Amino acid sequence: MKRAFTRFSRRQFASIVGWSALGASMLPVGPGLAQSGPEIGLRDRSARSGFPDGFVWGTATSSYQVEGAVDKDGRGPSIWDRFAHTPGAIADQSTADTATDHYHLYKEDVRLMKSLGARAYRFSIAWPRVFPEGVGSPNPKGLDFYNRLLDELSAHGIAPYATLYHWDLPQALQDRFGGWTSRDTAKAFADYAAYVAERLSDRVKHFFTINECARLVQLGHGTGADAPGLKLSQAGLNQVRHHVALGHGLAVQAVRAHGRAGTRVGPAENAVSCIPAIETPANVRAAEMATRELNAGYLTVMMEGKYTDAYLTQAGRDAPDHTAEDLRVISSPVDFVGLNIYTPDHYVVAADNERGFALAPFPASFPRMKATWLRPGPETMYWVPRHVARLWNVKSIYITENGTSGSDQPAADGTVYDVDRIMFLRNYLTQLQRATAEGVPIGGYFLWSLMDNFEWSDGFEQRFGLYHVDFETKRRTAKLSASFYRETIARNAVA
Ligand code: GBH
Repeated sequence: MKRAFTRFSRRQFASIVGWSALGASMLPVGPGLAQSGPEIGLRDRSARSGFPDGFVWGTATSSYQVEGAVDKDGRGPSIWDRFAHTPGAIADQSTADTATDHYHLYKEDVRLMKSLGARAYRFSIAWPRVFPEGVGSPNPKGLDFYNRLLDELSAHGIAPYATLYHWDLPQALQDRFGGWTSRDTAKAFADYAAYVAERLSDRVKHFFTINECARLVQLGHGTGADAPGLKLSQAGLNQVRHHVALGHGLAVQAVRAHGRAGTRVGPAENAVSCIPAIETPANVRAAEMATRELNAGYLTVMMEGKYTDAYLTQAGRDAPDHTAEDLRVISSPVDFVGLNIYTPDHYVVAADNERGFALAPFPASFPRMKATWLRPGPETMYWVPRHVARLWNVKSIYITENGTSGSDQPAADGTVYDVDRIMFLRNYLTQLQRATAEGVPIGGYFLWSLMDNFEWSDGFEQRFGLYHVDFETKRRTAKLSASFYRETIARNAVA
């Protein structure tokens, strides 16, 4: 269905983008410039770059990365507290003990969201605030922080989207059960999810289960670069992956059983992204097959309720122990799929081999953003949601994260002119717009991140925020990209 759009006059357009106050002489065609050519571009902007009515624009953060206040009001320690305090674990030796102090400054942060015109906020709930020991007695003071936050959001007309697990596992569960190496942790996660859904679903209508299963599995338990810093065997890693998927499924069921009617739940995955190197029907099909195979232990098993043949064959004797009932739980129907989208993992070409696809190696010259893992490939924003919608007939998708870090040095006038971030966002959002215009069912977009925060093992060295944070004084300052995002939200079109 083609979406109706409004054509703006030059004056209307100027008023929308905020130039009207500057007077006509400040319009793009300045005095002394001949204006004999045809109107180009600006009048048609909303037609080319508009999003569906009601598209949800938001920003995202996670508890450990922003809250600080790690021992306030009865919060228990998490595996990330332990890990960050381990010498050598974090690039700049920092911890998130105080982070951005969002725990105390949340009212100011809600005002920052409001000033962007954002209508939604994706945050995560710290399990060790709610259950300091992971299981057992809840800590009402811990949940109260989220009650205060929800009230503040509601007072400003901002809809909450809550992630139940963004990697801050209660340390007690690591000590007691071995964390995700044990299915007991998956069960404990479900009990925690039930408790939270019961108490918050009067206001929270959208829950995400686990943020990026792959990273907590691979980096947390494979390379040891993330908490809990384990380096397991392949068999051990496959078992952790299974328990994490099981935790997702059990949490979906818990939210359904304990949330109010109409509470919606789904994952927030950083799917391995597969881009057709050249857009031909054969390559598109190959990229879809690659997406299915390369996410076999994550989205594919969640959506299909089985491990693919290739996954099991490749794992061989290291395949995870599991039951048919586990697979049924893991594939509990979800209401939407959340996708964190950053970088193209693979450019794919069709191939005459058993798998039907080949992965192109990255040339050394492929560009990178400040974080060296972040290769800019805006088209990943189009292809990943499209593959997910087509492979599994998914009817509702949210982009749960997208953004980039930058060097973000304030200029002499104090402004952070982060035009690299603006370039990145403009191009990714243009691809997002293509997706929505072609009918990929994407309901909203959460920019990572509202503000600079603790970037895991990179400490404070990678800044992803629209707002610059001085980590000494905790002062927030809008970067130029905040204006870009405000403009985009106001026009519901790529600015
Ligand atoms: C997300 O991960 C996280 O959800 C969020 O908390 C984080 O702050 C944000 O993105 C920015 O990074 O170091 O070479 O092993 C993004 C996807 C996948 C990016 C794993 C880093 C590790 C690359 N991440 N990847 S490497």
